[in-house]
Amino acid sequence: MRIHPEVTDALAAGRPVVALESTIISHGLPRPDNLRIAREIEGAVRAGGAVPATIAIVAGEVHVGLDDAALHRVATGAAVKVSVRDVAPLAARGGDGATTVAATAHFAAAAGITVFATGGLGGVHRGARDTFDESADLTTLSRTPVLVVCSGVKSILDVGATCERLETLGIGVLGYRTDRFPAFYLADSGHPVGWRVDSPAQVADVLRARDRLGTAGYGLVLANPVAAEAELDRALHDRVLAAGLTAAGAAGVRGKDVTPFLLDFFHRETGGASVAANVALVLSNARLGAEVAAAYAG
Ligand code: PSU
Ligand code: MN
Repeated sequence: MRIHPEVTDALAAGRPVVALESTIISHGLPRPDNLRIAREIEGAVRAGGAVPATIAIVAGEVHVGLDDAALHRVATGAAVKVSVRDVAPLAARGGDGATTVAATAHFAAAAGITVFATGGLGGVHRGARDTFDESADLTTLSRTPVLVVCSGVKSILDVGATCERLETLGIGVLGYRTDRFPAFYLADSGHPVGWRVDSPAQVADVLRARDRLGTAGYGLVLANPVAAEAELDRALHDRVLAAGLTAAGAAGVRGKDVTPFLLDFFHRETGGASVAANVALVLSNARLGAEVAAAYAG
């Protein structure tokens, strides 16, 4: 792993650091705006008082913290989507890879970074009872000691089944100023959250208790709902989702291509409204992640 000097210095001094994933840059947001948004996400972490550490694989090497040339390459080049199982083969052939939540969490923990911010977690896909399509984000978080700040899981998933799997896998879920589990574009998935927190200090208290009590091996999710003014209209959301699932089925989209396909479908069919929601929520998560990292470090 190549850890950026700014990140190394911050970690050595006990200053707050927030890990960021790169699949959202390469596959989750439309080009060419994705590069500018990636920089804004890093800016939101800095504004919240922490050092950003975007994680990606560049020419076969894992980078924790990207310089501008590397960020540019991930946003505009041909980086492939890499989950944990893809890391070794991709690195061995010297390729460029954009890390998912699972792969990012793995390297964040390996680098000693606890707080990680993103848009939405992967989860159990609709129809998983037949396809077995469940994101490796969940199983990886069951054994990786990070706190993922996200806006719940994408509404394209089976949210209820995902909540059940989070429970089974021992992954704690904290609702940030909410009692409802968020669904990415929507603030309320219709499912409850068991534990509510109302400040970064309260989240830091949970992290310290976890460290004391030996449950730190498991990941935690801090579920931060999209702001009301950025939320997607529910009727539009339901209509586009139904059409997107039909289109994915008709096009034979499977496996790791499903999530990027549906996000792109939303971006096109909502006339940019889904991108606006996506950007608003990820910036909010980056900012909150920084505040939590600062409270935990302090
Ligand atoms: N959230 C976003 N945009 C994304 C993703 C999440 O706002 O592009 C990505 C994340 O990298 C997540 C991945 O880990 O989608 C899940 O993909 P899959 O369902 O194939 O595991
Ligand atoms: Mn999958």
